[in-house]
Amino acid sequence: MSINRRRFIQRSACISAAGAFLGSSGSFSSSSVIGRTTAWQESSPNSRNDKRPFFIATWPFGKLSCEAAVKVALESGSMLDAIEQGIWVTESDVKNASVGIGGIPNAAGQVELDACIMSGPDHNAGSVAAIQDILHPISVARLVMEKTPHVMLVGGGAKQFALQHGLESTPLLTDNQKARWEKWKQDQESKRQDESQSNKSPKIDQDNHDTIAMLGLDSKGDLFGGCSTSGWGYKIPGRVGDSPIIGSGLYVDNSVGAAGATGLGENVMRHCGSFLVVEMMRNGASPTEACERAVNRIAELDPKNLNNLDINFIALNKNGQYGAAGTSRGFRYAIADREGSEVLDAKALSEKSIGPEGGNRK
Ligand code: SD4
Repeated sequence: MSINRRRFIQRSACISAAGAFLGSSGSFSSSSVIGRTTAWQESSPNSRNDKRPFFIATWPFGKLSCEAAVKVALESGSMLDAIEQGIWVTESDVKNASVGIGGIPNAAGQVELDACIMSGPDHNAGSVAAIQDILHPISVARLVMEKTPHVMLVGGGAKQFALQHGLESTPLLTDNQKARWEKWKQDQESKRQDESQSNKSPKIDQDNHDTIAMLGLDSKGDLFGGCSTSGWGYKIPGRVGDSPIIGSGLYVDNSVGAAGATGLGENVMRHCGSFLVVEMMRNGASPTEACERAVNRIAELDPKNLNNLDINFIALNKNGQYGAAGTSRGFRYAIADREGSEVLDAKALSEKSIGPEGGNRK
């Protein structure tokens, strides 16, 4: 059986397992999802130690991925399987326009995906960027980590590597996204007539703000993470964002904690954002404080002010304390452990709104 076929079967099992998990959960059933819109909360240290494995992911859709990850970790005992297969859930969702199949294409109408994975205990990492036609870039990132002496493969080489390892070529541009891209191209043509519009770059808004970054902590206190995205909608072909860059879109330090990013990658990768969050935790900040301090530090250094950065972080420390903060209101994240799952508000550092949750689901 090919890896892709075997993994598809595993994935279906994992997705249905996530559904079963929802129905059977204890104190946090699906109906107990908390839709707080104003308050953010600092988690207390060690609050969930006995309920591990614990997972945290960006955005409300990350809840299904976290639930699947818990299930896989409990069944397989592998946190890397859990991160990989948890992220499969979002990569497989055609309605998520910022991750995997159904993602917004680049300016040439091609879906180019970025992903990375990190394993805390051996400080190992794997990454792919601008890969086309592969349904699960997170799996390719893991293969790079485990089967090669390298950390990162890009473009055609990454695709070739995936095919050599048994993954199948899969068309990722959906009819819906193709139609939207054609409309976008027409609009670009009209704008080109108007010189004043032609240099305006697209913004991170409800069309492209839903990358998944996921962090996990097991009962031994080991940390893991993964990140997957189709990136900035209608980007220049070949553009790579923060998500597959170790230290920018994701960073795991097994002695301290882990962090992941979502938002405008250019404003994260110029500052090694996730590494910065982890360093803040090393210096004693709680996860929420670390995210907040990292955003503020970036805002101090960056000519763009806080309102124009569009960056958000999640963080998890080795004690099981977690949190999130971002430049705008509306950034939410998901958590799950063996008792259930929840969606929480991140701390917003400005009054600006990032748009509706899961706003890219068109
Ligand atoms: C990128 N950071 O490619 C990604 C996009 C993103 O939520 O996170 N959107 O810039």
